[in-house]
Amino acid sequence: DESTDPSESNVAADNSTSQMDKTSCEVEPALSRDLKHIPYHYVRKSEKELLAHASEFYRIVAARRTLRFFSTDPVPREVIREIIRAAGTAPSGAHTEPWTFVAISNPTTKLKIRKIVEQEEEINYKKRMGIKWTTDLSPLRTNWIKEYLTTVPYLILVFKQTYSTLPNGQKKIHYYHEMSVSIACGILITAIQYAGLVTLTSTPMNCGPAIRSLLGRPANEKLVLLLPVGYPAKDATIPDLQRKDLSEILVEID
Ligand code: IYR
Repeated sequence: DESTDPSESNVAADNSTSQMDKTSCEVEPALSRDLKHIPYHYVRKSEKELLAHASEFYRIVAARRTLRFFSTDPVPREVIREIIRAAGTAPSGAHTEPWTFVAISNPTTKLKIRKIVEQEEEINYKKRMGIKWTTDLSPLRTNWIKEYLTTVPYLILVFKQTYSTLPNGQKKIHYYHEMSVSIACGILITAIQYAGLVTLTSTPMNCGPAIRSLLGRPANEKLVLLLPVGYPAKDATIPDLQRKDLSEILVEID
């Protein structure tokens, strides 16, 4: 399903015929043909302000940690909605906005998701992942029991729309849907942190189809991320990990 990435395939070669309407043989852009281009309003900051904002943002995101122990305290629905609104501002291939966010507060649905995830994860840990992977993970003390899936006030599930259907019935190609949704996920996680809540970046292996049908999502949508969102438990612990220094991740070419 990565065939919408022109850098990795010969899209240019086969695109001309695949998009043609069989009856009219006319190609229409998915966006309006007479899309207006309007002035961009921008207020420039001083260099001092730029650095102050960049440093402040670093301070905020550097405080983010993956949490595995959550409080049952409720979170206002409006906060979750604003966080998802932020994620939906991500750039996307040809402005296709190829994402669907499902926010779950219903306890029965959370329990059903927990059952699906724990059943698959037990097989993942015992069979699919293998000795190397489970050994590499062991310092993080994870396992297939995912209590947080039922303790958190909200689960946010991110689906990528691999394509969609235009009002005229034609298929709309979602270029770079993988990268577009990945960027939206980054903004989502950052928005959760900025709002003052915590989450756990989870991508449950082999659970996508079962969760998709549980939630009644269509076949063009694939589950990419499952985020429990809430407050940390009072006694929450985190692994004492350090991040790479800037000098280890940055190469400057002047
Ligand atoms: N998906 C499993 C296993 C897991 C894999 C990696 I890589 C992690 O960084 C953490 C967990 C789970 O959620 O337990």
